[in-house]
Amino acid sequence: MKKLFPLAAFVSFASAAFNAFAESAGYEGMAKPYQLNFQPPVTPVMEKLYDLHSVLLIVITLITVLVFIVMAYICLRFNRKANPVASKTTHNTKLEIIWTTIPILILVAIAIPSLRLHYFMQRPVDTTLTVKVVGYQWYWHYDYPDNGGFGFDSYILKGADLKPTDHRQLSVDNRLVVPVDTKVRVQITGADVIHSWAVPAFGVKKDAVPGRLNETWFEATKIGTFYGQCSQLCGVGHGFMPVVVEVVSKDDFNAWVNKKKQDGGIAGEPAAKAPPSTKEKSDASPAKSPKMDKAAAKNAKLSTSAGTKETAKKTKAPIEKTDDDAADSDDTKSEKSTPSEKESE
Ligand SMILES: [Cu+2]
Repeated sequence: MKKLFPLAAFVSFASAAFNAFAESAGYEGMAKPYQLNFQPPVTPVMEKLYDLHSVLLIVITLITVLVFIVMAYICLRFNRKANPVASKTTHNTKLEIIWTTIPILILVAIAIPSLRLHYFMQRPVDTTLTVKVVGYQWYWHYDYPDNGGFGFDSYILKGADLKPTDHRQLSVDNRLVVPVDTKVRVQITGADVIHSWAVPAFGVKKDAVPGRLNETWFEATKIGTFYGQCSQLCGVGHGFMPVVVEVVSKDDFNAWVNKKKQDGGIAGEPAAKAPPSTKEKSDASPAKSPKMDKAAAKNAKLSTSAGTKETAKKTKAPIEKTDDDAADSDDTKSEKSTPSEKESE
């Protein structure tokens, strides 16, 4: 749809030119100098937002031009000099009906695709990975409940910590890492005040409200690093809690998850909690919980035993596992509840 509009086409071309620069050092989803319009979309949601925006830009331009032309015509044709004897006409029913109805029709026409898109971006269905985002004054915390529940804080990089490839006010020490072409459910909450987790290239901006769990989703279609910022005024450090999402290949993601689990002492996570590669219904979580208890027991057993070979085997490919694998690993474990169960919650 955006191809219809020359300005949008020009902007796409301009941003493509900027991106060509960025490609050399890995794709970076961020605002570029002299950029017009949005960042290039990398999720289905942002693509749809971009298209809707492009159509609305045409609509609003036509309306503005029409109003301008009518106003100019009135000023020239009916000023005191050109039209000394003014008409005494006051009401015109037909005209009033027309100028009331047409705007209503335009608004309704806009509302239909707008609400449809809103519904699309609002509901995380068939997601294969869940991450939890918690906003703090003034940093983000990320959890991976599907993968043993490890988590970490993400702080802005300042001054001497910045490397030449980093971006001042945007780079962080620990990035949220997600696999490419995977539907990710993002659960967002706040720990102190209201923050807002936003990544413009993903079309994601969701408030992190204390006492409330908000949900959104994204499916990044491009490998790269994507930047965003806290978008709800949250205090003096509001400008210093950027969001950085690193989209990597699925293999890289699995390797990263395994490393994180080993670092966190939760190696040997069974497959029960791994998001299956097949499509999963959004209401599957209650049914999962008995498995998760078992998984925690198994997990504790493994981490106390010194069987490194077995540990290595069990940590393999967390996002590619299916329910069959889960069933296999279930029958060897004890039912005993352990302290690590608490950790996984
Ligand atoms: Cu904030």
